[in-house]
Amino acid sequence: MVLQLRDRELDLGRPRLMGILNVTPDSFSDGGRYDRVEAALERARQMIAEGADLIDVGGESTRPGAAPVAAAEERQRVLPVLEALLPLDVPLSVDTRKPEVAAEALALGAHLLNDVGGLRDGRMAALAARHRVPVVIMHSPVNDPQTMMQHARYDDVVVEVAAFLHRQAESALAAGVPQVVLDPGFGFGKKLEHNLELLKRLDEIVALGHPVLAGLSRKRTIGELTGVEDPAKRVCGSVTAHLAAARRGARILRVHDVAAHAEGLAVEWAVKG
Ligand code: HH2
Repeated sequence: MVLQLRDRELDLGRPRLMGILNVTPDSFSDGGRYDRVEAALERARQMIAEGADLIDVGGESTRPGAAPVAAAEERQRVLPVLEALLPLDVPLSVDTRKPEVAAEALALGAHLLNDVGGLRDGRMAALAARHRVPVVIMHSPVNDPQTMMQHARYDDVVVEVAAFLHRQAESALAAGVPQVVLDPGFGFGKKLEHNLELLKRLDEIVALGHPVLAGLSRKRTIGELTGVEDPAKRVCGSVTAHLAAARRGARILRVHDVAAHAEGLAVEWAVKG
């Protein structure tokens, strides 16, 4: 399976690492660290050296309860960083729910659209279709980080998430989006038990026939399972969870700690091969 990212191809025959670059003041684990262009560029270079196959640039925290950011503010955070990163030898993804931001990021040359709104706004699919770039469709019960945890109620979380992703993928492809990547949205309107169930049965999402992205890096679920309170110290738990996802067929892992994940994957894949 190959992901076509404009003029670049990403071979998904083995799991790939998407390095997280949050250019926000308030992200849950790294807010305020990379919100200047120079610091963001330095961080991107470091993640590439550690083995990142993609860099995901985001200008709005979507942690539970996060306050929304105006499009103008998000644009100001994200666009200069994308511009600075484009000359680097790595595909860039833009993590946004807003068509205004997506439009400008794709016009600049971003290679992938990461929509935690799950393409609920039809303008997002139209933009990806026009620019011929793939979209990450992520599940959240509502497109609102502030209230999503009030909707953490499912009869069968895996069946419901798979049905949503299948529906959104079909309509995206019908709208001309060239390829989709599916993401169960760990932590988005989901409690520990839901996240665990999704991880255990991730093969049911993989069976939908599209590449699957898993994003558990440093999240609350990892803290709940390990007792590690400081998100930046949840590295071992994050690597273990992502290896479990890779074993069930996930092909893109969205991570903060690239070096640790690259080491884990190197061993995992040597044993598998
Ligand atoms: N998680 C976060 C943000 N974007 N995108 C996808 N596709 N999947 C995810 O699981 C996902 C995502 C939240 O994590 P993070 O970016 O580390 O924090 P914050 O939202 O506080 O910036």
